[in-house]
Amino acid sequence: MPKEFSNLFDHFDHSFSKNPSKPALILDTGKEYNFTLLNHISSKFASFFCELGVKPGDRISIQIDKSPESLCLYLACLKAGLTYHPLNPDYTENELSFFIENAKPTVIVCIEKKFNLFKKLAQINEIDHVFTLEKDGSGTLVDESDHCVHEFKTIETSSNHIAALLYSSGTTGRPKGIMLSHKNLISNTKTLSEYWEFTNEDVLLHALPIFHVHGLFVAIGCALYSGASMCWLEKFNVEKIIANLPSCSVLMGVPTYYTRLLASPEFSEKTCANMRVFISGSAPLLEETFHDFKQLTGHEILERYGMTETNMNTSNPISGQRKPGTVGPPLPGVEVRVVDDNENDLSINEIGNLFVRGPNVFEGYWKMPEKTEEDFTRDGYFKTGDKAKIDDDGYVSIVGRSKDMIISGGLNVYPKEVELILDDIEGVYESAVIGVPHQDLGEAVVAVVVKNETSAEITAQILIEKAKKELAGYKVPKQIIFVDALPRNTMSKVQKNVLRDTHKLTFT
Ligand code: MLC
Ligand code: AMP
Repeated sequence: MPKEFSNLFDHFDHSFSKNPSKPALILDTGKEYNFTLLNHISSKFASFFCELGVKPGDRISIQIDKSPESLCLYLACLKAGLTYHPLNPDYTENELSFFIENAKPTVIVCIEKKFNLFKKLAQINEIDHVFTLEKDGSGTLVDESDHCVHEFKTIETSSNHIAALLYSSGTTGRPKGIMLSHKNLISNTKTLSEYWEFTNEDVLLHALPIFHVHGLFVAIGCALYSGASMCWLEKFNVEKIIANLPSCSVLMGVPTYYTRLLASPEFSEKTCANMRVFISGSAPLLEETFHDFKQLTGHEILERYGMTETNMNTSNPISGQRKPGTVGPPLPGVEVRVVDDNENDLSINEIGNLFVRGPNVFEGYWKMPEKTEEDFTRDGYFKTGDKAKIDDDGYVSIVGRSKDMIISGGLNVYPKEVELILDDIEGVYESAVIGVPHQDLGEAVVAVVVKNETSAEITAQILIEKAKKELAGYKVPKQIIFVDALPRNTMSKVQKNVLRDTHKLTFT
């Protein structure tokens, strides 16, 4: 057994070394990758990075498509003690410039199509190494590491050694780097694998993107930690999920996955005959979805709650009551409190601010010590920005957010970031971006815009096209609503609650 908080990779290795030829990944083409193969490819990458002089703690920024080799790249970073910095493939040049400048990686890995863009960013930021990796497993990273040996001794890491840097935006519109240590990841992976009773008999249907906590740490973590196989889909696709579910035992997804499955006439109880559990998170699962799913399949979707800064905090149980509308009790080792604005603990069922403490909670914001201090209490609780209540069985319900954030299809959009882009467009006087109910995405991004008096010619289409150039597609408003003025309170603050209420039926 590896030391409790050594390197996360040692824990994966420990499980798979019992049966290294077992398929770790099964692609929908039928191709399989056993753990030995994943280990060999990732060892070559790790050896190559060391040969280049990359040191433990250096960042590797990665914007590539999901593939078995992209998983190997993550494993290579763990092995060599490098800080894995994944980027959504949808990010635009504007967004990437910030991330590269802020993360200051030693190596960038991208797709061939973006090579020139990253080369330019590398030059600006004095980064020596840019490689490519395509989803078919080809690219300069593979070619140039080909001569390296396929064995690599995993680096010993201290418990707070940073394994990954993931960014989340904020109310100011400026993204913050979240530093996650090997200890954070190991503790949560171990807890979840045990709590959700993963075994090496499980086959996890993996359709999530791997640039976020959900697909990367929760899904991959549980599978590799327990020696389970993963049925590996490049992205979520209803037909492919239905085709593969009969040979799988676990699915993890955002609520949109479940509403889309329910909407398919091909999805039935029979499709789910081999399934052990369906897990949902990253956004609120409607009680209606829970009940409809149970009625159709007999399965109660297990909802859990987490965030990038904390990994997973609470979860409904495998055995025992799963309460719809709640995210379950705190996970073993995680402490939660609901407090008022003066940080006094509230009673059962009272709504307040949710604070979390435990080994799962991140090490701090990258290069932002003041922000880190601001977001923690003196006794080490992290202020999540979520509004919650706890019932008399200890089950937590997330009832809202104090942070101005929209969750669209499980992806977070910070209104300020979109407003800054819209306000910069000629002809726009001001804008307010809100989330409104959307059947498919949970919430959808809507911009309420006031034009300059002189710019009658500006249209919704022009604004959307301009926003698409600057922002990843999921942040671009699905609808623009022009108004004469934004509602404001006596302090001149835009009343977003009024806007949300006025426009709540936009998509119905
Ligand atoms: C894609 N688009 C979205 C979108 N995803 N728009 C709004 N919200 C989204 N989530 C846009 C694209 O820009 C594109 O726009 C169009 O929709 C079609 O793109 P697509 O890629 O074909 O979309 P689709 O495959 O339908 O993707 C939807 C989705 C996907 C819901 C399947 O977004 C997804 O897999 N979401 C999961 C996100 C996730 O893993 N979250 C975990 C975060 S971790 P156009 O204009 O170009 O047509 C976290 C912590 C925790 O929150 O607790 O887990
Ligand atoms: P992220 O910044 O992507 O890590 O998103 C984390 C946020 O997603 C949390 O702070 C919550 O607001 C939200 N979230 C995650 N899981 C759930 C859930 N099961 N129910 C409600 N909100 C959730």
